[in-house]
Amino acid sequence: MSLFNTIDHKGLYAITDREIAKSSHLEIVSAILAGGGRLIQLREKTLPTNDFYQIASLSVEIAHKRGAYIIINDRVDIAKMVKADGVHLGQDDLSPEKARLILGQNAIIGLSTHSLTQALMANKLPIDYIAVGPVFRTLTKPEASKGVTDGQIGLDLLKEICLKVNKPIVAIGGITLENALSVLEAGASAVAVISDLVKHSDISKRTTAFLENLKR
Ligand code: TZP
Ligand code: MG
Repeated sequence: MSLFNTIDHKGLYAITDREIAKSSHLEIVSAILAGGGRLIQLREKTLPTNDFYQIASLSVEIAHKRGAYIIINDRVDIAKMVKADGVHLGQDDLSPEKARLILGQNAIIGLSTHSLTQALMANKLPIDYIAVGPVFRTLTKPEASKGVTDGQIGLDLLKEICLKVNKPIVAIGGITLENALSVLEAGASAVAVISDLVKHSDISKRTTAFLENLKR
């Protein structure tokens, strides 16, 4: 079984975003944990490295106290230093093979893909899950839609990808409380959500609402 399937994520993979949330990573992480979320990705694109390192380190500390998991976006170095549970890589980041060498066999490594071709290639890599998106159009990362027919993968192609790969699929992009269950029903193991979690004034309540909606 994939390492990803051994963790108790309950179908929800929450991702932090300071700009959309208008609050800090630590506030977002604490709220998600309080709401029952157990798998959290820290996504930070602009902070100075040392600031992000400190935040990541504290996030791992508070998450691990609750039996929750922290995945670091992009930064294999920071994931290693703070003993995070894993790293999430994009197509242009350090290769999964190199990340695996650095982080070891027990790290959870995920890779973003945007097509069936990329997902099939990812299926052969030493990774634990394949992220597929944008499943629906999203304002959070408009550039993710470039090169994707109609600007979104859609549920039919997501279903096809889930059938053709044997690693867990994390669906991302435009996922809301209302459409989240349909994404799991298409075969995804988890939904990765930014805006519909963190834009809410009560992130903790929204997290709990997602977890309730994802129960199958
Ligand atoms: N990768 C593909 S779509 C996306 C990323 C990071 C943004 C997801 O954000 P939201 O707000 O849940 O649509
Ligand atoms: Mg990246």
